[in-house]
Amino acid sequence: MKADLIAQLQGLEEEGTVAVQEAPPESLEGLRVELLGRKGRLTGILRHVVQLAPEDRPVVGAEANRVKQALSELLDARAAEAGPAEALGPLEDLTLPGRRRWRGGLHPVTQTVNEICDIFRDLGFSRVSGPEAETLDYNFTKLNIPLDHPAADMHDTFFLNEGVVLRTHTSPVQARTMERCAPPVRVVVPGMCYRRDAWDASHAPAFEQIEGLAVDEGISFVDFRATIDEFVRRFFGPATRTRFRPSYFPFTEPSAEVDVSCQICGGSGCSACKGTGWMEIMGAGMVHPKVFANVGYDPERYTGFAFGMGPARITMLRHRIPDIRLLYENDMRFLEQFA
Ligand code: 2NL
Repeated sequence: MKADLIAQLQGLEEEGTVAVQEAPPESLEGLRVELLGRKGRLTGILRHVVQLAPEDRPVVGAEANRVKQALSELLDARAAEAGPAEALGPLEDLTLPGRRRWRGGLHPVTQTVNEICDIFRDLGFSRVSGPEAETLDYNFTKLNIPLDHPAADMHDTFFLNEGVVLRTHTSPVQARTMERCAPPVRVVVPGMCYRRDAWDASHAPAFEQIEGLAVDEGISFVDFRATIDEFVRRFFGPATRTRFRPSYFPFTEPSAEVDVSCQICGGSGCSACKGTGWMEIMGAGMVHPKVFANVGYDPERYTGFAFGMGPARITMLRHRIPDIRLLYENDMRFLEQFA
């Protein structure tokens, strides 16, 4: 065993000496690592020293040191004669910019929320927020949703305490804003909302919403259409068309659902729009007079429009994301694509 290791060390010395002498200058560093490095051949041989009788270990150790010293000096000598440039190997281009550090980025839904709010800011709307825990009064009653309405059902709403819920939409913030400020009011309200829905490809129990509200004397359905059309063209592009379909919400009258021409096929019909050429982006309408009365606005004097949309849904439409859960599981491989 001892003689065998010494023979191996001497073999390494002979072989290494020839290799170092014949190596082109740029491969000297690589050769040093291969022969003497931490995972190199000398280390490989020395791994067996532990199997030797204790009195043999210093003998083999000394031989190993001698071989290491000899090869190391030879490598130094070759490197010195090659000159510093070659000994370093091919030089990096020091003028190249450094690799950029990952600094994080905004979540794709946050990007959508910010873009929507920026467009409405240019149209004169301020961005406001309010509490996520709300009273039944603000979440339902003031918005003309009676507590026996299906939307107010225990089964769809997270209750916190008697009379206190997680808001199911951001509308209570508009109600609070109207109580606080006299018209004219123009606000957009982004925020998280909560419903007792099971997760599936298009539903999340906690989701973002953006609602908007404009109230003044003389606001008409034409102002409503023109504002939504302008938003749609700025957000989805100037060639996008809109369609207003009649709908129903307790807090608006008349109510509409707003469709945009399909972002994938342009309106000719495809699988993304299920052949209709249209995609639904929001619910909206003229504010119900009862809502005005409930927040202390004179319904004879003031009119206004309101709308609500789901930025996660809109993010899915614009990026063709097939399942809403992708937006909430925080897999970096997914999120990095939007940074
Ligand atoms: C939808 C529908 C909508 C509103 C939200 C609203 C708020 C007040 C008064 C009147 Cl304070 N209306 N908000 C109006 C119509 C529709 O959202 O489908 N959202 C995703």
